[in-house]
Amino acid sequence: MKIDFIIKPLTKRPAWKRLQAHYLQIHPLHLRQLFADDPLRGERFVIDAAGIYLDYSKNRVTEETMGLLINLAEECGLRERITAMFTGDTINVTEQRAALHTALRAPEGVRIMLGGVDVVAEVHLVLNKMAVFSERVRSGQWLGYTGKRIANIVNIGIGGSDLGPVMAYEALRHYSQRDLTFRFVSNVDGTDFQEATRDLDPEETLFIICSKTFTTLETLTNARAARNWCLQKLVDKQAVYRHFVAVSTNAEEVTKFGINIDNMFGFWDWDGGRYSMDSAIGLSTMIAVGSDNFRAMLEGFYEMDEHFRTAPFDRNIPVIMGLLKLWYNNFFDAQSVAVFPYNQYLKRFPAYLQQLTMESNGKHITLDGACADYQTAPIYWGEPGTNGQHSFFQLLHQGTRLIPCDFIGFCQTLNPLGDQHDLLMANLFAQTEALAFGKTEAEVKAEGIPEWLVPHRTFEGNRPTNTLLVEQLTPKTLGLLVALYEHSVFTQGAIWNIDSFDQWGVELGKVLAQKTAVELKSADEPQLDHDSSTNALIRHYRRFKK
Ligand code: G6Q
Repeated sequence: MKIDFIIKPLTKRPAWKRLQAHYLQIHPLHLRQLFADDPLRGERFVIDAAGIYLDYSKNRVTEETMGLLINLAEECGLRERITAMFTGDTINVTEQRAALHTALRAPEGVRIMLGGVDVVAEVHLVLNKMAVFSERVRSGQWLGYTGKRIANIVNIGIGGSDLGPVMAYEALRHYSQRDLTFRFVSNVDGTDFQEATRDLDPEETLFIICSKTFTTLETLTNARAARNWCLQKLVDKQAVYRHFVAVSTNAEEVTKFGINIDNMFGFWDWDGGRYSMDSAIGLSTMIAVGSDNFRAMLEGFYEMDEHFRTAPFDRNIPVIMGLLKLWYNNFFDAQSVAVFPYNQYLKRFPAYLQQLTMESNGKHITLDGACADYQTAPIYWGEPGTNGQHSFFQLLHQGTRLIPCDFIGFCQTLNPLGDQHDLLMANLFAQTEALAFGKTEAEVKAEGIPEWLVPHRTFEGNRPTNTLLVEQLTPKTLGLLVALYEHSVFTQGAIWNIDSFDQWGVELGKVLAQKTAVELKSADEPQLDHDSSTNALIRHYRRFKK
């Protein structure tokens, strides 16, 4: 299907205008009132689908709001965009590529053709190769150069080649093979590599060099450091064959580095970095949890893909979540979104979402090259509950900003310990209740609080939240959650009419850093032609560096 990207500007659309007028009616309404008017609100503003229970009743919306938001999505051609994504249209317009990450989790037998090739069949060939390799490492058949069993796996990558793998490893740690140690090195700051390897033995260590391009400065620098570290002990260059594997699309550079091409796991240009944790980029995940668990994670992704692709918009979790975020972002002028997983295993989930959401939708040029006259991606941030409650939640409850939040909780814990899971979940429910309903002046006074203290003890409430409840954190439910956010990002990008799959914004700094690196390293005083601030900073650094 061909999509016509030259479309009516978003803010000129009838649905947008209707939402602007509607906002004026909704803004003064309090959630206390909305709940009082409709005793069943907490059961009606709910979607229970694909293994996820989404309660969005504590949002500042009515049925009319939801209808208008869905009209906007329809007017913006979201349905057609979804079809275009799933069928491999060139929706990554600025890079002239498809964005076919949904093919990574399509079950064997499903056919998705791109350029005359069935990409699903290719995906499964790689998955099978990963499974064989993972099993060899997990069972101890894959030996290091000196014949020792591999005990440590170090993933070297950055951005999309790091955030997904580390998040998934932490999330699925419960399911991991505990006699294997996993480390993740991303930063070009040598500290990252040194601290990750200081207690490891090269004879027992396997490096996975994860880089789609195999040209990324940080990753290649760390990969070379790893090779030196390895060869300092193992000496023979042949050892690299046993201690290094690659995940990449660039066979030539992988070979040049000295990695045996048989130990390269491929993926495709239609799979962007931040959408790749379920491709071979997830090799460390598969080694940690085994291929069955990895495939269960893919099932979760696929189930959410199918839900997103087929469910009507008013019953579609990623669509509803995307639209709600857009409602606050574009009509309430909310600047950020907070995500709180009440689960310690999901401690890296907010960091993962930061890349997914902000690298995808942090853009101000539309698909037809115009400058957007509306806000796009809000700032995403978060922490696991309950820790955040004891630091920044003060601002959520009584600050001057409106920050819509997602609370994610699980009905069953993986680590039962007395009544701790009930305490954890009690906190989740209490926070969303407090944020929505607050505490009125009258309620505070009725407690006998002195008059002067009453304003400080009053909670305005009316702070919107979504609550996502999942039965248990498993590989499958992790896949469901990640795909849910991927598609919610896509929903928003489609309405904002931007390319959610490019990342030109990271280029300029990279190019400038190359030039500056030469100036910092030069033995002679370099001729500097930056601005006066940058010139002075470079001179200061050179003066004090040893
Ligand atoms: C993600 C981005 C970016 C990328 C890294 C690493 O969508 O494209 O974060 O993943 O820059 O790139 P390589 O995998 O090519 O090293």
